Amino acid sequence: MTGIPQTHPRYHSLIARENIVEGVNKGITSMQGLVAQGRGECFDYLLGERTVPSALLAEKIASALLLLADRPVISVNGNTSALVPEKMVELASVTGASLEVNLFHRTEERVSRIISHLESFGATRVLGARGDGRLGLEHARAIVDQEGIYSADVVLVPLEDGDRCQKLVEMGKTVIAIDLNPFSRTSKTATLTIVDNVNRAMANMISYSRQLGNCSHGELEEIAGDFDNATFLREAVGELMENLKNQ
Ligand code: PTJ
Repeated sequence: MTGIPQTHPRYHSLIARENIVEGVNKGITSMQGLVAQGRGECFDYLLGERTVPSALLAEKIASALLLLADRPVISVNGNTSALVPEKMVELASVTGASLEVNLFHRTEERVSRIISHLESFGATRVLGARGDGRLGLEHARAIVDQEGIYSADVVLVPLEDGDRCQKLVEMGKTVIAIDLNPFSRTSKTATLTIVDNVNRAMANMISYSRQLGNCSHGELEEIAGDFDNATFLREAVGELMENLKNQ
C-alpha cells in the first residue's frame, strides 16, 4: 500500500482504490472491477461522499428485512470481497445470513480464492463453489448454489448487474441492492435499493442489525413495513441535484 495520510480529505476513497488494486493483484477482483469502482466513485463524489438520509433509512429497513428472513443470503463478488470482506463476514454473523460467492466474470479459481479470502476474515462457511443451481440467465451469474441464492427468500446484492437482480425479483425473492448509481437497472429493479457506498452501507447495516437484534417479529415488520423503492431513488437523485446546484 502507498502511504496515504489519514488527514487526506479523500482518504477513504483512496484506501478503497488501494484495496481494489490489491484485490486484482491477489486474483480476487476482476480487471473490470476497477472500472466499476471508478463509476461508483463518480456517483459517490456527486452525492458528497456521505450517506444521505434516505439511504440511512433504506439501510435500517434492509437490516430488518435480513433479520426477518428465513433464508437470507449475502452475495459476494470480486469488488466486495476486496472492499469489505470483514464487514460482509460480520453482517452475515449478526443477521444469520449465508455468504455466497457469485461472479459475473466467473472462474473456479477466483471463486476459491475469494472463499479463502473470506475465511481469512473469520467466515466459517462460504457457499458458491458447488454451483448446482441455475437462474436462467445467459451468463455466469446464473450459476448459484441450490442451498444458497437459489432457495433464499432475501438476497443482499452489493454492486450487482441488472440482469440477475431482475431474475431474482421474478423468482419472488426480496432483493436488496447496494448501488451508488440511482439510475442503474439494478437500482430500478431491486425490491429495495441502498444508494450509498458499499463501505458505509455495510457499516450502517451492521450497527442497525445489532440494534434491532432484540426486536420482536412484529416490531421488525413495522420497520420493514411499507416502502416504495422509487421514493428512495428519487430522494437520492434530489440530493445529487442539490449538490450540483450548490457548487
Ligand atoms: O467480480 P465480478 O466478476 O462478479 O464482477 C463485479 C463487477 C462489479 C465488475 C460487475 O458486477 C460489474 O461490471 O458491475 P457493473 O455493471 O459495473 O455495476 C456495478 C455498479 O456498482 C455500478 O452501478 C456502480 O456505480 C456501483 N458501484 C461501484 N462501486 C461501488 C458501487 N456502489 C456502491 N459502492 C461502491 N464502492
